[in-house]
Amino acid sequence: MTQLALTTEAPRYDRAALRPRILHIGFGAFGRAHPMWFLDRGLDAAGGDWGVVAARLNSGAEALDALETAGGRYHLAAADGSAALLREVGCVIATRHPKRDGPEALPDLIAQPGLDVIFLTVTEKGYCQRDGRLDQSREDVRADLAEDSTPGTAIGLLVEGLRRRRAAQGAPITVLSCDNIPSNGTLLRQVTLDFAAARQPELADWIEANVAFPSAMVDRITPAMDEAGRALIRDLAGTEDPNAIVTEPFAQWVVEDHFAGPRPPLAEGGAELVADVTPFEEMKLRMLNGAHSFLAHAGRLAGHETVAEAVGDPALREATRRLMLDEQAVTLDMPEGTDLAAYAEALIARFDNTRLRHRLDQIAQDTSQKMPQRLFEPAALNVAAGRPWPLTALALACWIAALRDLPRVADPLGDELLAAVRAEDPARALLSLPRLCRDPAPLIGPVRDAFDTLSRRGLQAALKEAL
Ligand code: CS2
Repeated sequence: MTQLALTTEAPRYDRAALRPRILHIGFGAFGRAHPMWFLDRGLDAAGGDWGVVAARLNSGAEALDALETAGGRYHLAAADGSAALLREVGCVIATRHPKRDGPEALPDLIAQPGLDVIFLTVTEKGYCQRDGRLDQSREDVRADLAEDSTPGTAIGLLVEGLRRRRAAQGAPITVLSCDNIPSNGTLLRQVTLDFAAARQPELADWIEANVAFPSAMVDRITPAMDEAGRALIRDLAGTEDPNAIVTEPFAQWVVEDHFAGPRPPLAEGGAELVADVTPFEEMKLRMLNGAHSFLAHAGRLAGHETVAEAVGDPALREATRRLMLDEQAVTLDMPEGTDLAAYAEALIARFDNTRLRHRLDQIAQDTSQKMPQRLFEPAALNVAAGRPWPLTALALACWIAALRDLPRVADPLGDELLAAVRAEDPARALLSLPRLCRDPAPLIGPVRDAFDTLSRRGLQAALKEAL
């Protein structure tokens, strides 16, 4: 038996009263651990009939079958080295997958009266964007734009569902992005409008007038489930649960208070509703996610496998702290009273959580989608302000070096990335890739220098020099 201080929770609300009012597209590990947690606790606090239909588009049909078999219920363990909170989550009332339920099921659901909100957790690449607009050169987007196709992208599905909702003279609806991208609501709105305009300009007008796309900052470190996670659940819940998820105790959701119709009880469940989420998003994307990306690449070069191992390495720990404080926090414009030094310390403590085996190679996926907001943007702000950014340069150099070791990489631009890092001047070739860095010129020199030091003298010397 694990020696953990255990608290347990189960829904206190009436599950039988729940109706399909939220569609959650992209129901994976983060979806289970974050938005569902806030909603479930909100239902405890405020009651109501806000049931969720959990959906996936392409992969994951079997996982949804298992959830369906369990009647939508699953265990969530929020744990660290000393304590665990085990909650049985009850807000999911049905699941949908086009492969099982047919291509009409999801667009029809979006048109259904009573459905008021759509949550989206489809990761950065699911937004099919290039420079903030719909990337119509992508094959999946082109396929979805073709007449009568079954949507394979979340954006195509949204637009097809909204087209049917408009035809049914449906009520306004809110689409809430829960992905880790700056101005996620604004971006989602733009790519949705671009897609709609390419199909039917009047539909784009209707969407503009009837659909709200609030932006949000989402935060809860939730690694993919592994055997250790399943064993923890067995231990804590006393049962096997194929749908369970293990996450950290910390959870934060800052949501722009802009809904087109009724609002689910998110604030009642602990989410913060604000007029402008931008500063919170930038703080989290740069300090938490930027540090994660640094640890992922530098940590792998140092031979570590998990975030906790990497941040337990004294030189990497100090570099992570300095990166957050000296090169990320200084780029932020936060509301009065925000204590970024305390935020950085709290992040280090969260990274120390040994209960989560958060693999560095998981964070090292999809880097072409992550680096712009996490490292390029703050570097550019430091360049503009005349401030040094040696650790950001080293993080980017470690990224190059880590990519060089790989035969393949999970990333929409994978082949381009691998070809670039094998070029004679990898810093220039990588940063100059189209679709990656908006203004590479001022970044190339410092990254090239950091990469030279790293290649010639090794990681420890490069860290020493950057510190
Ligand atoms: C991580 C994030 O995989 C990654 O890129 O940085 O998933 C991170 O764990 C979450 O954003 C935490 O909220």
